[in-house]
Amino acid sequence: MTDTPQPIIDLRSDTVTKPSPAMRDAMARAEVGDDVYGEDPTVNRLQEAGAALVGKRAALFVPSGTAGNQLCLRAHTEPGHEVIVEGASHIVRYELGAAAALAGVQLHWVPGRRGLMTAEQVEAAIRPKDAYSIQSALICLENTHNAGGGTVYPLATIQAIRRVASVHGLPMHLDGARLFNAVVASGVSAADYARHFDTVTFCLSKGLGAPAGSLIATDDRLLLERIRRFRRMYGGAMRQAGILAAAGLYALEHNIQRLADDHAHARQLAARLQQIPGISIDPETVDTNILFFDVIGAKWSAKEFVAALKPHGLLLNAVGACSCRAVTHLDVPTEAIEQAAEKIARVLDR
Ligand code: TLP
Repeated sequence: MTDTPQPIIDLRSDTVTKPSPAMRDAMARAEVGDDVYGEDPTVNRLQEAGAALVGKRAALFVPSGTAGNQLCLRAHTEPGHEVIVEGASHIVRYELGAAAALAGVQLHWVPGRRGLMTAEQVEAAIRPKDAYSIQSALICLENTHNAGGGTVYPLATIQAIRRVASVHGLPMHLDGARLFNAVVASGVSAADYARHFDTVTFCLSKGLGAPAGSLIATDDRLLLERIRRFRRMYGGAMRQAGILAAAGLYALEHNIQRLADDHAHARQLAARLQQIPGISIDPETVDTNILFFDVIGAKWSAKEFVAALKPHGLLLNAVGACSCRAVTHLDVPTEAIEQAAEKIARVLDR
């Protein structure tokens, strides 16, 4: 007798989601045109819908979250400027040094608590305006904060940072790759978060389930034209991109509220993992769809543990010597959470 093969449970990231049949249908039916001429009606509709959703005047479709962040960094700064950013943020850790390589800026890392900076820390990081100091030019926040554990920024903290930014005349950029996770978890609207930022990026391709694409939203049309020029320069202008934009529109229409399920699944997984000997996790730290836990005891490194789980059909990311990351998303149904916990318990028990 052969075992029926179990479906793979992929908790490496919410980037692994695949377009659903209904999303593919919307993509297949998309009206398209050449977006470099501004003639793709579906891209135009997506940009309008995305801007409205975050309460901004205009938005621009870009291929990825990294493109969104880097285009904004480039457009807000000049080479030789400094950007204030939390030390474990995606811009610092996971964009391959693009801020230095492409924008020519220096990053001033502020050590946050679970990825969150305070207004006092940001103020202390602003350079004096004198003959020797590098010029502070931009403040970047990440909400939710990925490496902080899917952390949601309290609105009051953002408001306090904005007050500091305004006193010093500095613009603010939000890496809102998972902005809608923050919206659904906190009940704060996207527009209420976004109003404190000059530029906001958010991804259609993570928890929202589109195959690719992000939006940059802003009230400043001149700045958006500058970003559009850099998008072309960086090779990120696409032509009949309406096929992708249709997936983005579908994602905005259907996949925001359901992020609450992913958050419930993450909490459920954390509660189960807490019961497993050999795992250390604080379920209190699970705000949204990302959870970190440690494999304790001398037996496994996180890398070995993740490799041992793979043949059991469970995929996780090792992110430190003994730390693993699990991310819930729309391709992970409720029953997979208990199955994932069982696989972890079984491998640790071996
Ligand atoms: N995050 C990915 C990896 O790159 C680490 C993941 O699996 O979580 N901002 C934030 C906060 C992100 O988490 C990511 C992707 C991005 C930007 C970049 O988005 P993409 O991958 O579309 O360039």
